[in-house]
Amino acid sequence: KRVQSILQKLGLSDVNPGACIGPDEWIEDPNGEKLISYNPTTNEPIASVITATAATYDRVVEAAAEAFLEWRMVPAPKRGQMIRDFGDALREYKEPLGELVTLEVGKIRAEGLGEVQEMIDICDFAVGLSRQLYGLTMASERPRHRMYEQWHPLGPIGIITAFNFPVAVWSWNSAIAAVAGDTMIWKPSPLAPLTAVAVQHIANRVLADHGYKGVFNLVIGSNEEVGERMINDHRLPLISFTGSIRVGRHVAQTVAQRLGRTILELGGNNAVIVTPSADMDLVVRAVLFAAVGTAGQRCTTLRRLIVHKSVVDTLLPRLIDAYKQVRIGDPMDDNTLMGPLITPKAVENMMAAIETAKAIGGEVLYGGKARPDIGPNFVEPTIIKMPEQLPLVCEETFAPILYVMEYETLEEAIALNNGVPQGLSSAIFTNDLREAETFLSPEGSDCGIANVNIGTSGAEIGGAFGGEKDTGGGREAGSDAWKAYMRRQTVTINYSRELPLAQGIKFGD
Ligand code: UN1
Repeated sequence: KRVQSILQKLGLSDVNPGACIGPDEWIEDPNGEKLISYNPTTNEPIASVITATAATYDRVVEAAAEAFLEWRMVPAPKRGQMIRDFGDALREYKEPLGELVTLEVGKIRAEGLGEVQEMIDICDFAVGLSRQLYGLTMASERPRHRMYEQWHPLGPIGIITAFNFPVAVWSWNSAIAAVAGDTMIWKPSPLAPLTAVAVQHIANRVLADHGYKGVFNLVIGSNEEVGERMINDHRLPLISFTGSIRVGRHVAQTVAQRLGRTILELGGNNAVIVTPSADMDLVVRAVLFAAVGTAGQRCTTLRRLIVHKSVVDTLLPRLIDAYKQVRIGDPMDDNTLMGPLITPKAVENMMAAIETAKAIGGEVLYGGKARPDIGPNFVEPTIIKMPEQLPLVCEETFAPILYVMEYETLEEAIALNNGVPQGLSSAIFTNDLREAETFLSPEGSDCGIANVNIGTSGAEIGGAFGGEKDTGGGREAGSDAWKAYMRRQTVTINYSRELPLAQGIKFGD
């Protein structure tokens, strides 16, 4: 019944068309298949959408390309006003949309609401940005010449998102891309189609109020039918992809082949270094949120705890005690701290990793089991002590497994932090200035995010978000990440009556 009331508040029905040329041109593909959205808490169906086939995909891209011709000429601050109203609409729908996130992907209600707040925050950022798409002015070497750069809209772009942040990651891309003057085609995860349809409805209303169309567009379909088409599509100069390293590599190669651009947000394998001077109260709380929050299904989730030998015996009992307090259950229940994993397959993967860990010398200090007694996809948050950073620890298992390792020197700890293929987020807990600064220096963490006395997850939108190495190198959200959604044009103007050449070249005179 709660499901019905949430869907109703968001204007969703039992079966929804899965493609939309905003606002309000929903396309029910006659050859589309029914994609059922399941509640991971129970594995029961919530509702379904009709997926798009190639023909619908093409229609949507054409509409987005056509809309771009107009949208690019709307002054950026005006585009920002549309995003301001979108942020307000999200404020209005924060509760039902946050709850739909909880229903569809199983993160606890507080985190579902937090995800919508992240959307609101990026809208606020984008509104300010709409008046700050600054280019530089350069001093020309030639007399009576002026040189500057300007940033122009890029085109219709593709946004491919994952299940774990089904709406926030889209908004990081779309709010910025919209003020940048791009139109966009969103392919959400097939595991989270409903939240996408809901967000599209909200965006449609705002677009209609402003008299625009085709800025935000949606195509729900399989990776083969829609995803492959998008990454091969010359009409899309930029593909922003969030997902696994394996798929990200394919996306990167395919888009590079046609000399398109990508923004890649791939896997993380994030570590916290706990030094002897660390404030252990902070460590315990930070580790709990970063390792157990979202049931370990954030790309920023803490997966490796690198602890100084001298404090292992102080920290671990406290940490285990904290893990014991974690209430696992219905993510809608405000007392719950950890909901389900996304699918039975995710549970299988976690159990397989735990078995491998045990076989190679890992010692399970807490958890380690599935909890079918609570629900089909529930597991225990798990702590495993590892003798060293073995290959298993270098992989990202998208589940709440925390591997603990010991270190003796800071150098060794930093080497462990950097000793994995991924490079998203990292943190050190210390009250020693030298240690903190070393960690942040060029010989310190090699990650896109480096924190001091803060866990690895839960970044604010104001900074650029993304990571190095196998994480893909992309940056989204704040700072100057907007530049990836625009094209830079360098302009030189001659207001003299001469034609001096650069580099002092004399040619024919
Ligand atoms: C993700 O897991 O894909 O920093 C994004 C964080 C969130 C975003 C996570 N703000 O944990």
